[in-house]
Amino acid sequence: NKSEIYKVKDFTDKHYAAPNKDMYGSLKGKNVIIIHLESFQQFLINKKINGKEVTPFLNSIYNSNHTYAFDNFFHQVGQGKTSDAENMLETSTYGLPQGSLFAQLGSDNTFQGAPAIFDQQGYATAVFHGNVDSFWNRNNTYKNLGYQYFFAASYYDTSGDKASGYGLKDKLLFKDSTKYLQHLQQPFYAKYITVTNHFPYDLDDKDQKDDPLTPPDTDDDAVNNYFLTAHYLDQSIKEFYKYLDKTGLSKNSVVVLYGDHYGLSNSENPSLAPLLGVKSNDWNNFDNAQLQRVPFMINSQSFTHGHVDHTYGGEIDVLPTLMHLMGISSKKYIQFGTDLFSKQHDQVVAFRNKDWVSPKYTRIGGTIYDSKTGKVIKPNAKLKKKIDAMQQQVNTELSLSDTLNSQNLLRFYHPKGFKAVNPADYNYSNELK
Ligand code: GP9
Ligand code: MN
Repeated sequence: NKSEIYKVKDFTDKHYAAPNKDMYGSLKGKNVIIIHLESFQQFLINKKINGKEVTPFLNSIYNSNHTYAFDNFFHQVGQGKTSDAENMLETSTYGLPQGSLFAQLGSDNTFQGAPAIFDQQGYATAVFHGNVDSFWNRNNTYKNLGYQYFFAASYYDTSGDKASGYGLKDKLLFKDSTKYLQHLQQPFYAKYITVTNHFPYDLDDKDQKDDPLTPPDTDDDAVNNYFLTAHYLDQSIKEFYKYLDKTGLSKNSVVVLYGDHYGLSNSENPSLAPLLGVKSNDWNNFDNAQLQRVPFMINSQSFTHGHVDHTYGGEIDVLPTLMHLMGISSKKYIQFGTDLFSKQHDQVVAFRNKDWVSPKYTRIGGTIYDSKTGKVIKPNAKLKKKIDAMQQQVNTELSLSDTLNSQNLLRFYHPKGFKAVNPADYNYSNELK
């Protein structure tokens, strides 16, 4: 019921982290380009296989002083996978405990998320994606999020070998979408959702010819091929950056790159382990949790002091972080994440199943680990109290997010000056009208 919204708002108000003054507004007015790196895990960064970097271009971004990169950043998705990552990034609320929020609630719910917030700052907003528009119910959800444009599969030639399992290959997505991107009014907020680095990591021979990588030879083909499609994804980003440089867009844009979730599952991790220099015989839940790190990088030529930041955080934290960089206050909105640059940032990262990681302690399946050493901790009474309080906070946060979304409570909440989205304003069809 309606009064629940105040409980939620009370929690997020108390949890709110004030912006870092040195960072606030540092990217004001810039175009925002979000690049969703499908199934891309942090361990790929700076990784060499058979003497060769897997993702040399992304490494150059990661290591650049134009980039703030986070190496303790975790995905937090549930069964909604890509769509859960999108939901967290766009709204700073969690996906659902079961299923996909986009699929279950995206057609009807009220959102107060990034597309509408940027739109109301005078931005054009668009998504570029090589799969059919109905996948994960995006065609409906994006209207409720307030996206002005959605350039899905029907906007591109996906015939023959131009597509693989989940749609247009990444190099073609970046290339063939420029004709739409160049017509967007600036400033814009544009999201690219890549697909080629997706299980089962199939890649045609001809797409491996460019600067070929010799894959590892573990007993698991998915593990081996994962490096090849990641290598291809890296090249596609490099080509897109060439375009951004050539057109001058790189000068007045910020590019945000993130991995949406794991590519290799817990059952595949023991095959992966030797490649990471870790022993696989006593592989456990803590080791699996370590591999839920995904890249999060904010890259802009206006940054000159960028570096690798070790703050713990996750997908839920992206929206307040980005808004503050753009000089947009997040205070009046209901958001569960906190600005990664804020001194008050909450470093406890909740997974969708209520497990969590933090700089000192990690709790997986009821077992408490030392986050630095991975050793199991048997807490004394004082520590137990502390861990219980952390667990309570995680439970509350997830359950309030679920209440908010499952009861569609944002329809009762009216942030001052925010204009409610009208989904009927949008039509993503490319048929001549
Ligand atoms: C498909 C793509 C994949 O359009 O975004 O989604 P996933 O299977 O990773 O959730
Ligand atoms: Mn995905």
